[in-house]
Amino acid sequence: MKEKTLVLIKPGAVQRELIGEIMTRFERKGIKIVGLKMMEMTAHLVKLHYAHLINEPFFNDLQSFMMSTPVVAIALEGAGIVKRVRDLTGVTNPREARPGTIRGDFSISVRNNVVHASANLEEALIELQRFFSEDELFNYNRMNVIDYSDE
Ligand code: IDP
Ligand code: MG
Repeated sequence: MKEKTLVLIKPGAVQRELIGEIMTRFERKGIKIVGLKMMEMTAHLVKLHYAHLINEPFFNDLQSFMMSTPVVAIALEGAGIVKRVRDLTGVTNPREARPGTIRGDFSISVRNNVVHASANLEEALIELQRFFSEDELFNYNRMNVIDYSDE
């Protein structure tokens, strides 16, 4: 099975109408999208997803923020995809994220850092199962040339 990872477009980016802009980053790079949906995160789902932050003073705010609009969940596939997507995303604090990364280009607030991306292989496996059922993940081949047969 090929390596996969999870990206969430967070509520702040949905509010700011950045869904297309963010998806384009991955598509233009040539990364294969194998799952895609809009969904609402429940309190339970946020607690599972951010279990490592549950005792932080900012957790309640983070939880209500993640539930404030639907999020867009994206499953991405390819060799070394977990690290590649994390690199495209940039570090957690957008003020330190490099220009050219999604967080570096579109955000200034740590809580509202526009996207989530799985941090490592183990996290990616767990998170994909949490956000996608098996029949929501797709197997297909991409053509690597534009089809000009109708021209
Ligand atoms: P990551 O999203 O880069 O993997 P984590 O440490 O797993 O970073 O934190 C998860 C999310 O929690 C961050 O993306 C951010 O939205 C939020 N968060 C992390 N640290 C803070 C903080 O100090 N204040 C507010 N929100 C935070
Ligand atoms: Mg994390």
